[in-house]
Amino acid sequence: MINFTSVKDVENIDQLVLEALVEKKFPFANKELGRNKTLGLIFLNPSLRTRLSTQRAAQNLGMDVIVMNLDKEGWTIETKDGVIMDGSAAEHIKEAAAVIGQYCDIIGVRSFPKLLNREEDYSDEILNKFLKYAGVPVVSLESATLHPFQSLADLITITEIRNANPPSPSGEGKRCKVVLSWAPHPKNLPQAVPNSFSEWMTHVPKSFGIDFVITHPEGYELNPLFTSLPLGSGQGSAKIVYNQDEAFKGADFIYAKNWSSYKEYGKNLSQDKSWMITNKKMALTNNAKFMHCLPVRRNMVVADEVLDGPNSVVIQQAGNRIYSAQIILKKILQNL
Ligand code: SN0
Repeated sequence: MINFTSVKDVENIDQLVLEALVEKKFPFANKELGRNKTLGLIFLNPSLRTRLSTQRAAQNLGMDVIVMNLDKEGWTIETKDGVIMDGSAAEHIKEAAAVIGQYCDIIGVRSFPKLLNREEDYSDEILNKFLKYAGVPVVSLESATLHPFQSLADLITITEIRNANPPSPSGEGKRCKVVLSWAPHPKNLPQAVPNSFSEWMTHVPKSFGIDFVITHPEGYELNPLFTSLPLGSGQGSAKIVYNQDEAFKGADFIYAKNWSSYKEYGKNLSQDKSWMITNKKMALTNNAKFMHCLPVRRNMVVADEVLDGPNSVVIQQAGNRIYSAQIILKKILQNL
């Protein structure tokens, strides 16, 4: 592996998840691999899990880590080509990315969308310019459109839970219903987490036995690029269900997340409180586990009773961010 910005950089998803679980079992087995190698983590937006779990993963592999909050600590960056830089931007991304590449062997970049202009956000300019100019491997720490480390951690978590509850001899538990549910939020949030989760869920091989459903109010349809796959490749398309109660029936995993509209780009069309995840909603499921990438707004997205309840796996999910980062960094280091 050279770069990691999407599920498309993964050759074999089943193998990757198995290998991540081996990293979790033996986290220090490759302490020599990263010796004298430096990971640079560049943030243009806030972070808790990504920042700490990726550092921890790099340390487990024996790497050194440099972290920079480029939006607050660096020069204001120009991203457009051919402009006269007579405004506030002091440095062009061409130099910034290339210079960071001189100091680091792998670079991680976090850059959220502005949610003003769909085309601009979906061109993922910052990430793509790092890929173009850094001269070293680049991993996405959540771009304007995708959050692949999160989705890999999500798949690791789902696999772990399913491994702990193997199918019964009658075949029950062989298939697994995973539901991504929109939930209300006071702010306009990116589509990166749901896009990415959907991209991974539709790309997992059929052998995973996952039935993937997305439920949201009308108007919150995600970019079909991430929810549907041509027949015959991977799992295929997500099933979109507008009735949340209907979608929850028989679910084994409920993944809650708010996102702003893709159609009416960046807009928060609804704050319909009836979409909040409560025990009453969870009672419709097959005793489903509750997932969320965090940070989560309590009693807005999900009721305390669910988040603090026995079926919440959000902390396990966050813990697995280490091994999702670790297996990817390991693969890139092996290729340096
Ligand atoms: C980000 C998002 O993409 O939705 C990061 C998730 C990993 N979440 C937020 O920005 C939450 C902000 C808030 O005020 O709740």
